[in-house]
Amino acid sequence: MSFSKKLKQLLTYTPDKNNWDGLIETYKPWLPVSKKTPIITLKEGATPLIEVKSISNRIGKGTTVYVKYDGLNPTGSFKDRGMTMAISKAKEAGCEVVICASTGNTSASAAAYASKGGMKSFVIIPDGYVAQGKLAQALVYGAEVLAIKGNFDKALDIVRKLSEKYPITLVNSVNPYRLQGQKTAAFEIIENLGNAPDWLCIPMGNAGNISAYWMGFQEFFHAGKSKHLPRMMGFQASGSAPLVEGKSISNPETIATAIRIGNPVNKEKALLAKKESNGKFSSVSDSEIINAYKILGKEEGIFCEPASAASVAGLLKIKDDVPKNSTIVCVLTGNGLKDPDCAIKNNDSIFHTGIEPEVSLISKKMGF
Ligand code: AN7
Repeated sequence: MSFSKKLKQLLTYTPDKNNWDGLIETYKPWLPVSKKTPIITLKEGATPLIEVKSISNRIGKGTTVYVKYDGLNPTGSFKDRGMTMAISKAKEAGCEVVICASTGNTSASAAAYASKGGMKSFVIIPDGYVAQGKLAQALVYGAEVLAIKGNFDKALDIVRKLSEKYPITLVNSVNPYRLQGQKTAAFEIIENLGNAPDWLCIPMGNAGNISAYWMGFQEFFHAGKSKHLPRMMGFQASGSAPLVEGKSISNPETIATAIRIGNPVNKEKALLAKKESNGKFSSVSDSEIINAYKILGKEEGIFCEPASAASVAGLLKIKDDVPKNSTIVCVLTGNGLKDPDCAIKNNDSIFHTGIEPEVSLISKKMGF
């Protein structure tokens, strides 16, 4: 290329990110939308796929591990992918009020997209078990928040009954449009890698996201956009692992409050994804989750929430099963800023407090 041509190219260059219109516009032919659908978007999607050598190196065998950093969506979690669809379709149907049960992220996302679409939102959450950042979001985005003395499973029970009885649209992942939107993350991964990964590692709560990814991988595979399908590797926290233990858990407990769910509504779909993909479900302890959370922060500069770190913790746990030269994607579903309490309690950094503001004193503390 001549120098003047190169110069002209540089001067006329506009970064692509400015042209991103959100995932419905981008993947319209793959989604159940029509010209009549009002698109309610906060420009979600197009999140980065980042290579994480600290994890690849711990596995060895020529493995390349990436994280799909979906915590960089507009409200800080993958829920935005599903919510742009669910809220757009609710708007198309003339709905004015939406409701969800939530461990936090769904409520933040539902509240934001409902506001953008000019709708009212109610969110029902387990009192005392939603991370501060998520609660703050739901309130700032204008939801009416009802904190119940019960867990997520109870809250979901209640919102299902309310949405049957009153003119309110339910936007939990039992709403099929949610999974339609969420499947686009699989599309993006295939577009970034030029193929599907060998394994997809993903945390499971209500098991909607693993079902959505599987749908997305299958659709792009059948359209000839990838050469193979990935194995779906799902992970739950050991105190909250109904899909691993094969039975509902009445009192789920884990530090990863986002996936503190004992009776996943998408159980059948997730089990089918496991079967069809020759996948595997395993559980990880809270300390394994925190170990992965710290590695990502300290060695990769990636801050995710504890539930998200379960995907990486799970991969490290079953690393002996990884075949040579594999490409693996771990889904980081939510942003670390969602749960500042967890971050401040769980890190290995040095934090000096109450220091007199004097250079000599401070430099001594710093070890000079
Ligand atoms: C960060 O917000 O269920 O298996 O109510 O917030 O599709 O349920 C959140 C779930 C993983 C699990 N990672 O996804 C809610 C909620 C994060 C999450 C999951 C959630 P699913």
